[in-house]
Amino acid sequence: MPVFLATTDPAFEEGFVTLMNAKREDSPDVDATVAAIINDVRNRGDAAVIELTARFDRLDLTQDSLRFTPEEIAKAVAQVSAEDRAALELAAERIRAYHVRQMPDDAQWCDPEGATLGWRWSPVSAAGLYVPGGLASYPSSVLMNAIPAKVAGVARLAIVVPTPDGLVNPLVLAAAEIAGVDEIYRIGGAQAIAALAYGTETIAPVDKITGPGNAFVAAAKRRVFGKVGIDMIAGPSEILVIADSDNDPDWIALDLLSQAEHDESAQSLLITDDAGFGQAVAAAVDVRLETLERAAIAGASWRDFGAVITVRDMDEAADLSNRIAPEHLELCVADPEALAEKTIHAGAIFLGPWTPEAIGDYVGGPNHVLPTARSARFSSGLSVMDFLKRTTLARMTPDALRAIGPAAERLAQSESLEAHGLSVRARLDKLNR
Ligand code: HSO
Ligand code: ZN
Repeated sequence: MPVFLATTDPAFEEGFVTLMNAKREDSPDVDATVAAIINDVRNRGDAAVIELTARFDRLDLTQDSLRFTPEEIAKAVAQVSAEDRAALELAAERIRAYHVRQMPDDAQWCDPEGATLGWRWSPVSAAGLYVPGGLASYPSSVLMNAIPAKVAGVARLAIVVPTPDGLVNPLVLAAAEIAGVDEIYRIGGAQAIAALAYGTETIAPVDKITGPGNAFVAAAKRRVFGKVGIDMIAGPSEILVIADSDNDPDWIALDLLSQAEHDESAQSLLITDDAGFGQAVAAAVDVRLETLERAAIAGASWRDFGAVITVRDMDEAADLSNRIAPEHLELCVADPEALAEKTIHAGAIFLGPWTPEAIGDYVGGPNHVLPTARSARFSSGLSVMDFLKRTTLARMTPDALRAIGPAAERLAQSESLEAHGLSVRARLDKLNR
């Protein structure tokens, strides 16, 4: 049973805090193992990657077969049905069109002292994208990670995807091809992250690594951070639906289940201003769980972490939503725009009854790599910005240096950094001569 809470209940606050603090992820301590793997790859390069792949993925590789050849990719892609391919292409087009609009502008201006100032954006030179193998090998995630990189102008984009027993999802390769990925390697785990970060004989190092993965991948990303940039460490999926009684309970039930089916640790929450409607949604969830293919996963998530919260009004709903800071927020209410203005901490907002969250997972256009575990309070979903960096620019004229240089000299003296001060003074002296 999910928990049922009502803000009118004196015990509400206690119940809500318990819900928020529920420990959803038991992250096994794999850090020591991961550290050893990274060291091994740094020291022995391809040989280590090949050995570890044989051990973990039961796959014998050589230096020549680490990377998919164009023929192998073409052969796998040929297995993809025309319908699947068309859907991937539509998704890719819409994701591209959305992310093109994120490209930030450079800036340059001249201030009253005569200093020319500004900044310039430029892409990282090479990015690596981790794609999980097995159950969570999502072609849509390939598009969501690779397209922003391409739009940002990243020149070299490499994918690593484990292929246990040699098996790969052809749709993953098709998505990579559609997105314009340059290199695909059949490796995974911490060894793949290490190879991308430090490079081996056959894999050139990258500057930024993105993409989801298991506990080993997450620990490896944390460890290589600094040597390379990383996107974020994503936790289990979450959805909060705020719905009034003017909705079909079955639609809302399916929206809740759509994220619950990702993971037993996923969290699906409903906030409504009508207790009876909340009960109807919970009943509809139970009916759907009788036939859902992933009922075991979705049912466990709903049972252990799901909740139905009844509020007095939508202002209360907005306040709770901001405390939850959900990854996905669906607003199925009469005036979703007005409510969206108040719900400021959320990774992605879906407005109105015709926008199921799944649209955002695939074809809406916005990115589906989003902040989880309340990190939407301070961070954002993946974007072209993750593949760009900003360089600041400054040019002084003699007049500008005359105007602002003495203050720099003064501050340098206060910090006892003599050469700093003298580098300014030498120029000022020349101007005063
Ligand atoms: N909802 C997931 C992304 C995804 N959904 C991929 C389907 N495929 C992110 O929270
Ligand atoms: Zn999803």
